[in-house]
Amino acid sequence: MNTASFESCFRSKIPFSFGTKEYSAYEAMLPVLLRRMRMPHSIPNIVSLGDPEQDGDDQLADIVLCHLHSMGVLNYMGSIANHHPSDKRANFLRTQHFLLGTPEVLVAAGTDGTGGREHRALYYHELQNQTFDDQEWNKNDHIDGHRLLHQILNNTTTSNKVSILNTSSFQDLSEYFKTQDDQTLRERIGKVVSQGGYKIEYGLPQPDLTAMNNKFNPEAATYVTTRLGKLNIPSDAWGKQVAAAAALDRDFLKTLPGPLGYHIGWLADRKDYKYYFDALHQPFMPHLGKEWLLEIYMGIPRDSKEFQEILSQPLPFQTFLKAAKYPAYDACAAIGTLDPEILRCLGILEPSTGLGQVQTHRLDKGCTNIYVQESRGKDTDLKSPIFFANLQCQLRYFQAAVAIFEDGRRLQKGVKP
Ligand SMILES: [Ca+2]
Repeated sequence: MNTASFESCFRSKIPFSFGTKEYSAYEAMLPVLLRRMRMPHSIPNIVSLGDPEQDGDDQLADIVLCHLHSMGVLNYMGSIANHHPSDKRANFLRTQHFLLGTPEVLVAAGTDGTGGREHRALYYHELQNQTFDDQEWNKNDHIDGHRLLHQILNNTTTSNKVSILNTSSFQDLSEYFKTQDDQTLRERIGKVVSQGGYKIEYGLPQPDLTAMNNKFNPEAATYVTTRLGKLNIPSDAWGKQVAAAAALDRDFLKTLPGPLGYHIGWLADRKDYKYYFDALHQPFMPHLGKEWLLEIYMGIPRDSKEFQEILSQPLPFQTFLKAAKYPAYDACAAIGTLDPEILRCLGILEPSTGLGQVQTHRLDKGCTNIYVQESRGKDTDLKSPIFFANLQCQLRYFQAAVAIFEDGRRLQKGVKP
């Protein structure tokens, strides 16, 4: 495809009207996309690992990647669902890819994510809609996650590396890494982006075990983080505070039509009730109590007077829901897989920095301890290079895009695609 056809194809897919600020945000990516068409192997390859439905926004992360894939911004090669029952989570992903018109994005079922430690029933918000299990697009068996990683990474040319997005347990990556020599990993992996966190010990990154995705299988998180550090493969951890600083207003849930939009809203209400109830009655981890709810979900800075006031009063669910934000943890990390040049065009990254250039970022925009970390470096107090307002806008635009997919609209009307 020549640059003129690419541009007209790209413009035709922008899911907003010409002249709107949303349209302009997409348009801003064009110079980079057109420039990179002149270079070989210039579309970034992405593979993701997530646990859709266990929490709310692995689904959003997957939507962001499918959308950018269909726009030609990246090449979304595959997606691995882990955590028991990973086959049902994979069916969910295949359904989503079908509805988004990107069935070519391969889906695999991964490990249980906890090394066999976790045995629990599904939560009341989790995989409750399984009507899609027996649909035509879910008839074939899945390949397993290890095989998909092998198929994607071991068949990639060294000049066209793959970026990996991890928004759940590190177990699948750990098992795959253990079967590969240093040279293969170094030559095939461009970077690893995870939702979670690092701490720096003796100048080397170690997983922050208060981050859920590290805690599911701490040995696996430690193995992957240490090996990436030793091999000097770039890796960025997007912390929960980034999602809190760029949290979406819950109103966006009401503006997402189509079956996927409806499902995201349905899931959010139930999941938020669980988080609210658990935080007040039985915190999943000691630090996930009422303070966490106020800071991360309601966006109230810990050092404010309001924080202390609300903390000392009863918090009814309706009051919580009215003030609650939607921190899109995994979707923020998904945007972090984009190359710095695109992030700069979108106004998310400062013009003069790249995530690969700055080492550890301690971000300070009204919240404390906000980190985006890059594995090679020391724990320094650099100013944030991330513009949260723009990250938030972009998340909204990419999520809103779900509404325009024709297959989704047809399905909603009950017409067989
Ligand atoms: Ca997740």
